[in-house]
Parts: sequence; C-alpha cells; structure tokens
Amino acid sequence: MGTALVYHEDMTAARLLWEDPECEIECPQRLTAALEGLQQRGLEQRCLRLVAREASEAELGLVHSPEYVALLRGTQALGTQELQALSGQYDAVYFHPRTFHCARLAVGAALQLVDAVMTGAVRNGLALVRPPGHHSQRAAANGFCVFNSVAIAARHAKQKHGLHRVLIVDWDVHHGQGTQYIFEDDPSVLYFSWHRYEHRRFWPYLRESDADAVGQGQGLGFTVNLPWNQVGMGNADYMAAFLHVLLPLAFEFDPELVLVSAGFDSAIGDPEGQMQATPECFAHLTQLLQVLADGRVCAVLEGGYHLESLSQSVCMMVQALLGDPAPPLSGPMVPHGSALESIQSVRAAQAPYWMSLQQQGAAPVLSPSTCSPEGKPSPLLPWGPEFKAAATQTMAALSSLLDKLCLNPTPPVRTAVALTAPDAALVLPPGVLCQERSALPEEMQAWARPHKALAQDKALTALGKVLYLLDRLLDGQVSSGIAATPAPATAATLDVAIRCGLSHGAQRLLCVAVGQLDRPPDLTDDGRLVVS
Ligand code: Q9C
Ligand code: ZN
Repeated sequence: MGTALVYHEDMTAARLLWEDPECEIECPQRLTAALEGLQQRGLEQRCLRLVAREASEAELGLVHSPEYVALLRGTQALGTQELQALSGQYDAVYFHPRTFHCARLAVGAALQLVDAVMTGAVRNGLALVRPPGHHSQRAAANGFCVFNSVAIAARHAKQKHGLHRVLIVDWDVHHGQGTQYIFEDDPSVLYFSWHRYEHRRFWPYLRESDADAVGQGQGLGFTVNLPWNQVGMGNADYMAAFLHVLLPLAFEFDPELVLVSAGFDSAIGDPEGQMQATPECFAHLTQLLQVLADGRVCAVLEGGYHLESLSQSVCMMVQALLGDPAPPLSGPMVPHGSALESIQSVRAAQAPYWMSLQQQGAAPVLSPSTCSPEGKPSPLLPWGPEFKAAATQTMAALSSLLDKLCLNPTPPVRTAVALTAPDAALVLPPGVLCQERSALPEEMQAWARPHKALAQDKALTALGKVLYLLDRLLDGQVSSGIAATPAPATAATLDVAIRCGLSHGAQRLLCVAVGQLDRPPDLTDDGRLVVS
C-alpha cells in the first residue's frame, strides 16, 4: 500500500490582482515549488498521482452555509474592483475570478485523499492545494482561506466512511481558529493546534487561541491549543510538544483517521512563523503520527511562504509517508524554557479531561503565561527556578535519548534469543541470532549462589545465557533480545541480571514487569535503577 499525491494544476490559477503586502505571500509559486521539489527528488514518481476533482456544493455544505457558498459562487463573475471590495470585508483575504474553482479543487483533493485512504487504495497521502483552509469558518473567509478543506474532510470521513473519531493535527504556525470553531462542541473530532501566539500579540490576536480554550459542552477537552509565546521554536520544542502533549492525548483518543493541517510556515526561514524547526523535523513529526490510526494519515497543505523551506519540508513529509527513515535532527535537542511553559500550561488545562495527563497530577497549575499581555513580566512565577531547571534537565535527557535513537549505528545483530533446551525447537525468523554460550563466569556464580531458585542446572544455564545476552547489549553488538528462564527462577534471574547490568557499565536501567514480580530485595538504589 502506497502514498497518494493529490494535485491539480488549476490550483495555481488564483493570484493577487492588486497591491497588498499582507496577501502577496500566498502565491501560485508555492505549489509549483513544492511539486518541483518532489519531482527532483524522485518522490512524486513514487506516489500514486491523483488528479484533484472539485468538491460538490453539497460537500461544501457539510461545513459552510448555503449563503456563503452562493456568495463565493458569485465571485466568478466579478471584476477586479468588486473582488477587491468584497475581499476587504474579510481579514487577510483576496479573491480572484478563479478562487471559487481553486477552493473547490482544494476541498475535492482533500476528499479524494480521504476516500483513497479509507478504501485502502493507499495507506496515506498528501493533498497539495491552495488556497489553504484552516482559518475559514462556516460563513467567512479568513487568512487566505476560503473553504475549510480539512474540516469538510473530517465530516465527510464520518458521514461517508462511518468513522467515529477523527484527529486533526494542525502544525501550521497560525491558529486554525476556523477549524476550532467548527468542532468546538464535537467530541468526535480532536483538534490539536500549535501556533505563534506571543501572548496574543500575533495574528489573529484571539483570546481563544490560548491553552485554556479546551472546547465546549460535549466537546470539552477535544480542542487542544499550544500557543508559542516566543518566536524561534525549533526541533526540540516541536518534538517535545508531540511527545508530551499530542501523543498522550492521541493514544487515549484512539483516532480512526488522522488529518494533518500541514502548514509549513512553522519551518525555518518562513517570514510569517519566524520559527527554527528544520525540514527534517517534519519527517519525524509525520513518523510519529503514523503510529496512530493504523497509519491512516491524510495531510493537506495549509500555509508555508518561504518557497525553498516549503519545498524541502514537503519533501521530508512525503518521504516519511513513503516509509523512508527520517534523517537525524540537527541542533541541540534542548527545548526553550518558554516552550516548556507552554507545554505545561496545555497539560494543566487538559488534565481534567485526559487520563494520560492525570498521573503527573502533581504538575502545578500555571497561569496562561509568565508574561502579562501588557508587557511587564509577572513578578512571581507560578513555578520556581528549581522546577524549571528540573524540567529542562528532564527534557535534555529525553532529547539526548532521541539523538541516540537517530544517530546510533544499527548493531550487527538486531535481535538475539536466549533459549533453554526444550524451547530450542522453535523456528526463529531469519536474522535472529540464537544465543549459544552459557558458561557462567565466577563473578556471576557468586551472585547466583545466595538464590536457592538458581541451584538447578537448568536455571543456571538460562541465567548464563541471559547474562551473555546482556553483555552483548551493553557492548553494542546486539540491539535487543529475548530470553526464557524457568518460571520459579524468574525473580532470582532478574536480581542477578540487574546487579550484573549495573556493574557492567549500565548508566540507567529501567526494569518493567508485565504481570506480578516483586522488586528484588537488597538492591542498593544509587539512582540508576527504576523498577516498575
Ligand atoms: N504578519 C495561513 O497560513 N497575515 N494563513 C498575518 C502577520 C495573515 C496565514 C500578518 C496570515 C494568514 C493559511
Ligand atoms: Zn499559516
């Protein structure tokens, strides 16, 4: 199963017909640059190419009012002056005689993509469209957006494919307030948006873009806003946002489909976003989303105004959709303090609605920001510098872990299996090494001796294999392994394995027991060991 790329060259037809510095960045070259990038890297050729169709007026009606659709239909016949006058009725919008056609193709492309994914023709895909959609509302154009393609696609997925839970991930650098309004009381659509906010000093200057806007009525907890209060957010901040906010909620929500409002004005170089995330980051974000909804990810282009950055980021996303490994992330993987504050305030605002945020209930409730909108920093931070330092440290540790995941070379043996004689009849998949050696060195014999459960030959042989496997893991020859021990010897084997691991150079050891297993007694806790 592959990746769809939905496009129609007619979507380059709409363009700004008068002087307007705010709107001129939403230009036809955005689409041609993205498409050329995909062609040059041989990515377009690896996708299933679908030619976009126009959405029907009934489909537009899933979100928009009949009067608004009629108004837009009427723009096809207007002259430049009338178009400019009508555009002036909305915030940051321009109309062109081809706008209605383009916007219907943009919606149609999103619907075709959803249909291709839901029928199983492809696993995932990207609709390369303009105009964008996420600012558009039931009866209003806004922020270059005319029809809300992603919102319509979500309603369509529910109606036409019988879905009950759709996740919308809006990584455009602007708040998709249009999408938020459309679903604010709807628990069947989880809407996540991060956005440049700067304590409400950035467009669209809305109170309801802040972290404490969480939805209404039945939809409480199904609107998730992560406002960035500083520019310059980068890879570490975006990864932290996914790992600590979006993914916990998304796993709990368990969507049947993921729609991405894929704006790339959140990438480095973009004049609107002023952020620092590199194009590679979008490969990682895409990869993380693919663990949801059986990989059913439909991305729809929103913003992105730096042509080179846009094109590179689109390529990274398509590569990840195609299943290529993500390139390592550059830069120090340390989130900004301001990002951690934002993350913490969304988590606090959402904690009442999500079990996955309640374990860490000790988290302090923060005011929406440490800086009042009037500009003077608040004198008393709701969390002290110690807490902040601790959070930074935690994040640094997490980040270095991520670094290693990306940078470490793959060991020669991916998986090894340590079995005792009766299990050895198992047929192992190719490439899995069967651990043979079992002699137990003196040092470990000494550890084993106090355990009665290890007195039996069979248990001791198994222990020898486990410890040998552990050594190969620690010296990097093997990346993971599985071992069998006789049931009565499990606790004793674990005890010796932990002692051996810690004495053979493990810096940190996490021990997870599935089912009942007592913590081995007498283990000195020097901070390197966590047993759960
Ligand atoms: N410098 C999209 O990205 N102008 N729309 C903001 C602040 C409007 C953005 C001015 C930006 C609209 C889809
Ligand atoms: Zn945007």
